[in-house]
Amino acid sequence: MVEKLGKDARAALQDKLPDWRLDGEHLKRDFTFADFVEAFGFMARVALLAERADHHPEWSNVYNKVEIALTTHDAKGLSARDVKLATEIDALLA
Ligand code: H2B
Repeated sequence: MVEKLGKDARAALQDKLPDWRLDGEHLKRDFTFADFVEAFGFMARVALLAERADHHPEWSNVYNKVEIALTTHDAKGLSARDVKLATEIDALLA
């Protein structure tokens, strides 16, 4: 079992991850790319991060758009693992 994110850590998310939004127990961000190849290339890079972390996104892709929703099934909610993966995903695009 993994610890759920505490109240203070949740409150800090807006500052720490301004491009992400909190939706219940999910941390969400929408991405738009030039085309499908760009979107899928991004997904491939996220997949490698996810495998390395053993922490996997809920996501969808429609042509050039990717929606990512992070949550921790082992915590039945948000955990530090989601914050870490979101931070790493942001770094891919920096
Ligand atoms: N990903 C996510 N998002 N939440 C988890 O709790 C989780 C995971 N658990 N990836 C991992 C895999 C677990 O199932 C394996 C057995 O380590």
